[in-house]
Amino acid sequence: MENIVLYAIGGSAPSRAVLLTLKALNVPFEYKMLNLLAGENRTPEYLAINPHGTVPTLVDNGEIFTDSHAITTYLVDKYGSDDSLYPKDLVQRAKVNQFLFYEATVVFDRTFIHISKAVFNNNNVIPWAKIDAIYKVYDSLEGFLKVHPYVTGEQLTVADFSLVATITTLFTYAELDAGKYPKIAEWVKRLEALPYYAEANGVGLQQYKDIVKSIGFRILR
Ligand SMILES: N[C@@H](CCC(=O)N[C@@H](CS)C(=O)NCC(=O)O)C(=O)O
Repeated sequence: MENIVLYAIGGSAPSRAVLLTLKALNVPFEYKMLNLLAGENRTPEYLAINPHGTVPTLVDNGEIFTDSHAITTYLVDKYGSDDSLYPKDLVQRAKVNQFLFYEATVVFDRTFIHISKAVFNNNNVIPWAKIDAIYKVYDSLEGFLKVHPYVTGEQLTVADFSLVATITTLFTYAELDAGKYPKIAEWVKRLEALPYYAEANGVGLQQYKDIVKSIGFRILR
C-alpha cells in the first residue's frame, strides 16, 4: 500500500486540483473515491479524519491535510524534483499563494460552491446574479492572463491547477465566449495539452457535467 491516501471524487474541482498535482509530480497514491451524493463524506469514519466532511483529504504517513491548496503546495514542497510548480523564491511564491487564495475566496466561494450545492439539492433555478458573478470572475481572470501564459507569469504552477479545475467546472453554468475571453480560452487549451490533464481533470469534469445535465437547471433572469 502507498504511503499517500487521497480521499476524493472526480466531480469535485478541488479534488481534481490535487489529482493534477499528483500526476504532474508522478507521485504514487491510493485513491479512495467517496460518493458525496451517497453521503460517504458524512460517515463517522470519514468525519473522524476530516470533521469538515469535504473532499479532498490527503493522508501522508498519518499526517492529515483537508484543503486542496494546502495539499498541492505541500506535495510540491515534499515530492517535487524541483520547485517549479511552487517556487521557493519569495516573490514567486507569494504570487502563487495570491492566486490560490483568489481561487479559494473569490472563484470557488463567491460562485461555484453556492450554485453547485443548490443544484445538487434540487434547487436548480439559478438567479441571474449568481451567473453574473461567474462572468465577473472571467473578467478578472482575463485581466490576470493578459500578459502571461500562466496566472502567475511564465511558469505553470499549482495555482493554474487550482484555477483550471474550478473555472472549467464553471463552464457548465456559464459557457466561455472565446471571442470575449481569448486569454482564458488559450490558457485552458495550454493546460489541456498537458499529458496528464485528461486523466486528472477531464474525466472528473465530464462526470460533473453529466450529473448536472441529468439534474437540469434553469437561469432566472
Ligand atoms: N476549500 C476546500 C473546499 C472543499 C470542498 O468544499 N469540497 C466540496 C466538493 S467540491 C465538498 O466536499 N462538499 C461536500 C460538503 O460540503 O458536504 C478545498 O479547496 O479543498
